[in-house]
Amino acid sequence: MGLSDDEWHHVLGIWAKVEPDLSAHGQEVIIRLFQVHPETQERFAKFKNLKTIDELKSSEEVKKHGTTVLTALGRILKLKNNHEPELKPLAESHATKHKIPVKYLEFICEIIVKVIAEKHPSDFGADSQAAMRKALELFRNDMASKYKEFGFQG
Ligand code: 6CQ
Repeated sequence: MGLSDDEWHHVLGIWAKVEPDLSAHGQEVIIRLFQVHPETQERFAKFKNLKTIDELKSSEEVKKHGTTVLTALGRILKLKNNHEPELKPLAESHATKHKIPVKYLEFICEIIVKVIAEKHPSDFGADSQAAMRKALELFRNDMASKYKEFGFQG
């Protein structure tokens, strides 16, 4: 189910506030993901050895990956309901190469909402949060169906 114009307006409005500092938002998302769901850290060969929060915080690689993940997500969000061309290669790599369960996508989406809410308390009200959750649910559902096309049950 797609989002209304109004819902997309909310999603892209808050994204415009996130975008000037993707690396800090992404770094926070990654660190939080690893803290709350340590099993996700095992999926990153590069990060497995970073044991403490301080190590994670001072890693340039974590910042770089933070930018990578949120840049890709931003591109997808900006395509609104027509994200298929951008989503397909991402689904393929995460299904066949990285083998990332849909559950982990749920984890990261939830954390993305929380991190944005903490960093932008006055710009991310209930309507915007609901719209962002809906956009991320659309993203996950479409990732999950593409996963199946690539033979990964997720
Ligand atoms: C991803 C996720 C995070 C940070 C960076 C990427 C938090 O070092 C490497 O080569 C990494 C290979 C890789 C792995 C192990 C990778 C590449 N991802 C993972 C694992 Fe993804 N990713 C996720 C997204 C959901 C919002 C988006 C947009 C995205 C983008 N990825 C994971 C993972 C494990 C728990 C999750 C939940 C996840 C989600 N990821 C990678 C990308 C992009 C653009 C890339 C590089 C290109 C590619 O497709 O391999």
